[in-house]
Amino acid sequence: MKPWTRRQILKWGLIGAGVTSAAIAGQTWIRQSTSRVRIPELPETPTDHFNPMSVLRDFESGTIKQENGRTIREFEIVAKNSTLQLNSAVSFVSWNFNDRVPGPTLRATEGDRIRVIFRNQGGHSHSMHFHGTHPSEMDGVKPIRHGKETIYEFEAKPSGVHLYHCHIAPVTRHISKGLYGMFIVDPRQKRPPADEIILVMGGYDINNDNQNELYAFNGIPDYYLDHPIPIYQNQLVRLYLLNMIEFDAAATFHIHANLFQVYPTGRTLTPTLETDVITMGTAERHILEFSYSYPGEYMFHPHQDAIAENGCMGMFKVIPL
Ligand SMILES: [Cu+2]
Repeated sequence: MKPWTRRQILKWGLIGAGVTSAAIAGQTWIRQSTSRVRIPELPETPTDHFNPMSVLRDFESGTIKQENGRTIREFEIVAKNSTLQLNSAVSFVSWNFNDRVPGPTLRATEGDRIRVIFRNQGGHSHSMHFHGTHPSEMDGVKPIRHGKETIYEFEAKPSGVHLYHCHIAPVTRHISKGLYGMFIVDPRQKRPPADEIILVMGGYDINNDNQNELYAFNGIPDYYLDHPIPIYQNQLVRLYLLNMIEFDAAATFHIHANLFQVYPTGRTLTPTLETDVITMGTAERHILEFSYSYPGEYMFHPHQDAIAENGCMGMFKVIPL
């Protein structure tokens, strides 16, 4: 197995956390004075934007600019239509941001200025509505017509796990077609090093009956059931979890053979709850932290089994040290 390149590590924002790295065959060690983060090398994946394995640890920090003593993070987002092969039988025309479902995970530090250059090439009017705090003119509820562009600019606050989505009616349709993504605002006081991963839960209404026929973590039903997520034994995993399932009032999330610490909406630096199942309405999100003591394969899924059995199912593969 080849060691990771510096570019890959940079892409995942790990060096940005003020750490240095050394690649060892088959794994990457992130060294810090007090701890190490071990992240298994992922199997080679095709350069397919919809590959959930490449979505898993992909954080977009934008192009950094300095203007008037402030850090600006500039992002370019394009609304598009593309076909997702949800399983061997179902092709689905998604509406999406930057050719992927979920859209890119945008990441900034609290107080940074965010500039999003949004171009609509999606054929319908769309917008980008961010959660977090911002002025009304940046709220992203005005339609941007096909072929037009706009700029959303605001301060990234407060710290936490947030999201963005299209806010054009019917919003249920625009979201369930794929127009959503995660927006992480890191606190100024860094969280401890961890293997950081993203899971966004989504639903697909294939036949336009305002019910979901399929569900997925990170875009493709059952992907992590067929391709378990490798993590290391006794390694702290920090999971950024977002529920974007429309039409169902709520979804739960459960991991097997373990419990997790909950940081609600990612707003705290200390957990407020330890459990193994948590309930989230649409757009609710949390940071969950856990580590596995024993090697092996463990399921994760909503505990509403109808959702799990229709695609929202995955596995962690815990690799022994
Ligand atoms: Cu839209």
